[in-house]
Amino acid sequence: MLKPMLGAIVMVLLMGCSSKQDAVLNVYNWSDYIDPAVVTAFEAEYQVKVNYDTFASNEELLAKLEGGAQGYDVIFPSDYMVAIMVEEGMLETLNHDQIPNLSGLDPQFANPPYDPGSKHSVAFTYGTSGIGYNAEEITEEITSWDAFWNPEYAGRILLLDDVREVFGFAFKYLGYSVNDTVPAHLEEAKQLLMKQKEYLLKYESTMNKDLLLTREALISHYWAGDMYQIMDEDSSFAFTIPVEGAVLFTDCMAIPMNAPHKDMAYKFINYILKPEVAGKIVNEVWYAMPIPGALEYVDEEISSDPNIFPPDDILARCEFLTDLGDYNQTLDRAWTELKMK
Ligand code: SPD
Repeated sequence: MLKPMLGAIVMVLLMGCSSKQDAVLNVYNWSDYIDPAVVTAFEAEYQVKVNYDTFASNEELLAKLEGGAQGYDVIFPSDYMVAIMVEEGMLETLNHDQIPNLSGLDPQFANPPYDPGSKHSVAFTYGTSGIGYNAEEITEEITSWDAFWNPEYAGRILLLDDVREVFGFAFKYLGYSVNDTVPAHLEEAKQLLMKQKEYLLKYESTMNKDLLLTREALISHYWAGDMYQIMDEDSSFAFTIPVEGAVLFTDCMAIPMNAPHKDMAYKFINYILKPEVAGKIVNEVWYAMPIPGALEYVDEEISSDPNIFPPDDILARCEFLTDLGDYNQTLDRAWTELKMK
């Protein structure tokens, strides 16, 4: 009599432990990239604790996972980084049956070149980088990347701390592709960026908001949505996508191969794709999401802004980054040299 009772008690205890374990989700995302109320609502709906950690570049995300970080359930790599991670076998092959809201994704984002058939990733947001600046202090209209070589702004210029974004805009400025792999062009871009360092405050991807709002920085290479978050707080600022063109990105949701809470990860991805949830996120982060049904929940001032939902003429001068394969090492060397000098 005692034995079966003990067995039942042990079983109940074990079930308690495993359900406690299941009630956790570890998310690794870019900073300022979700509405915190959405996370809270997800926690309440699924009785789960979401642990939220942030990174500042795709290369940081990759290094963290390659360094053996085990616990993440949902990560947010950009397009070219999805391709790298798939190549390295780091991402779960997605079971689309567990993401029914995928049906609401814009078909243009359902079969991207970096991940045909969305087998390992789901498009989350898209947008461009560009130039954010204090338009009260800088009275001329900024239209070109050449602003970063203007001695009048010396010591108050920020460039993203991001190898592909920095060489990407330098290549664009020189009239090349953001994915250029000609060594002579890389040397040309590096020399140009060396010259730019005379005017640079720092390479920075996380403190840009503070540095701009406190007026320590005047102008920043930055992503559109993040700049609009600043503009929402302080109307002195402006943002432009330069005439030469810029980097275009799709940031994605994916599940690492070794994720400990895959079922909950699927639920989270599916939840983010709900039109009303996506609409809330867009209103908070000022980035476009490729979910047509979300538009009815998005504020008109956001959905009609060409810097956030870029029309065809702007898209035509922008370009997605692609995986450069072995050439990444050459680019990394040039980046290290640039930052060290
Ligand atoms: N605050 C989130 C910014 C994310 C911007 N996307 C990164 C694109 C990298 N090429």
